[in-house]
Amino acid sequence: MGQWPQIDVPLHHSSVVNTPPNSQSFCRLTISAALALVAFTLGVLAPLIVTATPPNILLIVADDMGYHDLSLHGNTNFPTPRIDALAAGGVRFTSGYVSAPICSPTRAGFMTGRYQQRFGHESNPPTATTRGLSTSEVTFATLMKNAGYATGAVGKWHLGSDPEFYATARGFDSFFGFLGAGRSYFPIASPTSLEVISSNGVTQPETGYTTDRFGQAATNFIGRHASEPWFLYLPFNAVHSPLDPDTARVARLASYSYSSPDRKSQAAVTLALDDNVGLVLDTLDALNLATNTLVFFINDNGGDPDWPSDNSPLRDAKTSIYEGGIRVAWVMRWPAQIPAGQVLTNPVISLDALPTALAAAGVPIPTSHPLDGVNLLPLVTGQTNALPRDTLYWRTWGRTFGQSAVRRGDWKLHINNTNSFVQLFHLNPDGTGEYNNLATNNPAKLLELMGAFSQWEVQTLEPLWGRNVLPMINSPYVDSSDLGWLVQGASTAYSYALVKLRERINWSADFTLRWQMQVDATGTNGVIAFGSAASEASLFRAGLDVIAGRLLIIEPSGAQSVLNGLTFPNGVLDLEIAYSRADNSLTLRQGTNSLKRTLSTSLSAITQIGYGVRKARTSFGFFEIDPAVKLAIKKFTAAGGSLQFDVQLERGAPASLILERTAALDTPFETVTNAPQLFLGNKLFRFQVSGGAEAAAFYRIRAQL
Ligand SMILES: [Ca+2]
Repeated sequence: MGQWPQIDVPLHHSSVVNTPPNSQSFCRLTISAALALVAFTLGVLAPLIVTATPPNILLIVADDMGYHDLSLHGNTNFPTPRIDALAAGGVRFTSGYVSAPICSPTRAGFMTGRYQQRFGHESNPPTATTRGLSTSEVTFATLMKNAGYATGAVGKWHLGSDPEFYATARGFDSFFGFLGAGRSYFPIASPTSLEVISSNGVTQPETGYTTDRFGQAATNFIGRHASEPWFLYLPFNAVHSPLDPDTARVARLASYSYSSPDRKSQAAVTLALDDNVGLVLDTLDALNLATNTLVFFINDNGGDPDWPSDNSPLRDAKTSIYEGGIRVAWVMRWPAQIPAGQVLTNPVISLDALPTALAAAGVPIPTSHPLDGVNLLPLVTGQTNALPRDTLYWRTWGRTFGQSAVRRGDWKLHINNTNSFVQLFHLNPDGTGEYNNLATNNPAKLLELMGAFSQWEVQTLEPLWGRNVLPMINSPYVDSSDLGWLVQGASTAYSYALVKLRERINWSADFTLRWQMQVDATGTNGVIAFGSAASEASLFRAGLDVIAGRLLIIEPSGAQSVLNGLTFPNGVLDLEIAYSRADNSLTLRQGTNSLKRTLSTSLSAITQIGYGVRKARTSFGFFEIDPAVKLAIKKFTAAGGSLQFDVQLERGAPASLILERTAALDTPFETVTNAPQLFLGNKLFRFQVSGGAEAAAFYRIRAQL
């Protein structure tokens, strides 16, 4: 244990300690009406798995499929007979997860078998800068290639678009597909560099329907390599936006009924996916390869909440780490080894595909990059009923603004750092149960899972790039290390983040909200932004920026309106923001001072409110206890004869926090309390001391490791 730093907090100290950006007091939004602001475990290579001929490995990935949007999960209007048959021939997991609720991080997990937070790949790579799957990571393809497999990738890459990130630079012998997050399923007149379909770097003509093209390209790959072991990674972009059904498949759904035309279109997009899964499986049959091919079918994240998708009965959707964002269709088939017709409830995760494939192929687990996934073969072949792992972890958007979750057994901890709350759920077998917060009545389980999470999180990096925020600002990414992550900003003095609302709101009527925020001596602090996540391009609808005593309304076009003459009594901006749907205007008021601007984009159906702070803001201090642990005092107040200390553990294992007191700095400290009276959220603890002679005392807080 390191030497204790001197952390003396005299009682009379009453100056404001700046609170961090995730404190509600820092940027308080009060919206009228009911809006709440929102082991490495080496898969033991089972002897019976060793086969004379190494199996082929086929990893099929779907995109943004709603949990309920396939007949495999009981939807009678979304027929997926080929996927259903695949599952019937092997095993379906009812608690199958992915390691992220959005596209690219999930793919990074697939490709490495490791929690992508280990290498900072926690958001989709920005398009304006060079970002992609860390070249220091060893990929699934490289491991298979080194074992003598032919390796191919077909479909949506989304792991970086610069040459060093191209699939053929990451262990694949061949790649046919596009590099970005999504594209039209139909030919594009002038595809961008992220949309264009290339084959080993050579641009391909725009023709046909992409899902069919990828199915055919997969078939071609398998045909070319039928006489040798191969690994094919087949990430379809179906059923991701846009909503591009082809007419023939829409016609095949004539006998089904849908709640909306868009739902029918989405069913048709899904049917195309199912058809092409079937095409690939038929190819395996035709080439007599099916028996010795290990097939995975895994969807990459939950259905988009702004899309005609259905994640029922799960809570929430894509981008969330409630079950609706991360519990997905998850299937394995290997007729030579895995008994058919199994439905297993063991929690599994996308990270398991890599170690399972390595075990099947008899390839050693790499020691340089320990895997987080485990070999599933002993489970699915009936050698064991349990996996050598009992806990799964999720985090999205980093430590400061992030949401995190832990599942152990049927318990699930959910942490929201933005709003400083935690929830503890007991999941039902069908994944429901996430509306019944049991944290208050189960403190021991709460602390157990928080402890597990902290031990996991210390192994992770902060995201190397931010979430796709404020895309209208075209500027270099900046290091906003005081926020703990990299976000896009207008200059090195800015940092922004959009924070998704806990529950979607549909502002079908006018709204008024009050914005209170501390500003610095120049009347400067940060932004508030309104967004909608229908697509990245529409994410940002309007923003308000406070700078040098002025308030700017900024629109995606770059148009600005300025409200001058703001006042900041006691260093706090207190502003009313009113939106009128009638004329699509924002009105800002402070006293008699007001500004009205008619917006070019509607603020209805807003799903996100974000805020940010200036990098140059005065920061509250961290103090080092030990290299593995940092603490920060978030707030220190004294009122009415009582004291309150809010203490945040920034990283490291949970510590026993001890509040100590002394009457004079040259005399020993005595313990006041070693049990925080109130636990507020992820690593945020509150000490409250009432009465007594505190006025004459100095205080410090120690962490007992
Ligand atoms: Ca996706």
